[in-house]
Amino acid sequence: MRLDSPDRPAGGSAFLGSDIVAVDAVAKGAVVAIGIPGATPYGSGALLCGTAPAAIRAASQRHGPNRAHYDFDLGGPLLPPETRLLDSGDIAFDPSDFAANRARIETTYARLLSRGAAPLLLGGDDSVQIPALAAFAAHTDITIVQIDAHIDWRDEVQGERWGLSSTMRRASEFAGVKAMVQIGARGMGSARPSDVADAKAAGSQIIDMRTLRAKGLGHASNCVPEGRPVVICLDVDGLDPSVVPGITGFAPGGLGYADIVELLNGVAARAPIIGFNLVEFVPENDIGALGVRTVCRLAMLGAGLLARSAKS
Ligand SMILES: [Mn+2]
Repeated sequence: MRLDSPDRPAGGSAFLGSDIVAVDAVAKGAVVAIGIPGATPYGSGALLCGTAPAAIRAASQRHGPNRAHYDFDLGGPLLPPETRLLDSGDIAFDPSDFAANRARIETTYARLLSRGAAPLLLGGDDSVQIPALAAFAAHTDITIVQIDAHIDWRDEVQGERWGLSSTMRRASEFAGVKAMVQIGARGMGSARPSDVADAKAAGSQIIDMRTLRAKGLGHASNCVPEGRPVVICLDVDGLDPSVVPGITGFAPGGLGYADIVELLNGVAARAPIIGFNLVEFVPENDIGALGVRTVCRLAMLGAGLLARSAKS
C-alpha cells in the first residue's frame, strides 16, 4: 500500500473521525462502520483484502472534520446533523476456523440489526458478505442490489461453498432475500453458462454492462422493487479499474464514480437502504493512493445514504 502524506491518520483510526463503540452499546438509528478483514478465503487461507478496512479508515481521517459540509453527491450535508456515526472496530479473523469467522460475523450483524443500527461494512473480500446477508435476511425481507464485475453464482470453488465467488448464490438461498438486482457484469469471470442460467431462473435481474449502456442507469434503479429494504453489495471491481486499480478481478469497461452516485441515489429514491457493504479493495494493488481515495469516498457516500434511510 502506498498512501501519500495527507491520507495518513493523524491520530485515531476510527472511520471518519467517529467514536469507537462496542457493538452492544450502539444507539438506535446509528450508522455503524464495521471492519471485516476476512471470512472464508480460498487456498492457502491468505487474505486478499485483509488490510482494506485500515486503509479506508486511514484515508477517511482527512474528511472527519468536514462531516457537516454540503455534499453535492447527496444534495445536503454528508451526514444530517442528528446522525450518530460510530465505528465498532474489526471483527476478528481466524485463519484456522472459517465457520467460526462466519458465525462471528452473523451474530455481530444480528446484534447490530436488533439494536436498530445501519451497518457500513468495510471489507474484506466478497465472502465476508455472506454471513452479513444471512443476518439481514433473518431480520427482515430484503432486496440485494449488487454492483460487481462478477455475478458470484458459483456453487463451489475448490470445494468451498462459502467463498467469494459464491456470495450471490448463497444469498439467494436465504428465505428473506426476496429480490436481487445485479449490475455491472462484464468480460469473463468465474461464472459458467449454467451459473448465469441458474441466477436468471432464480429470479435475479442481471443488468450487465452492455445492457446498462443500452438502457441507462435509470433502468437499473427502476428494477429495484419499491419500498422493501435494500442492502447494497458494492464490490469495487464493479468500477472501472482505472478508477479503482486496487483489485484482483481485473475487468475493463466498468462503472465510473459518477455512475455509482446516480445509481445509488436512484435506488435510495425507491427504497430504504439499510445496509451498505464495500468489499474487494486490495490496497497492495492500488496505484499512488488513487483507488483508496475513491473507495473512501464510496464509504462516505454509503454512510450518507444509510443516515438518510435511518432517519426517514
Ligand atoms: Mn467482483
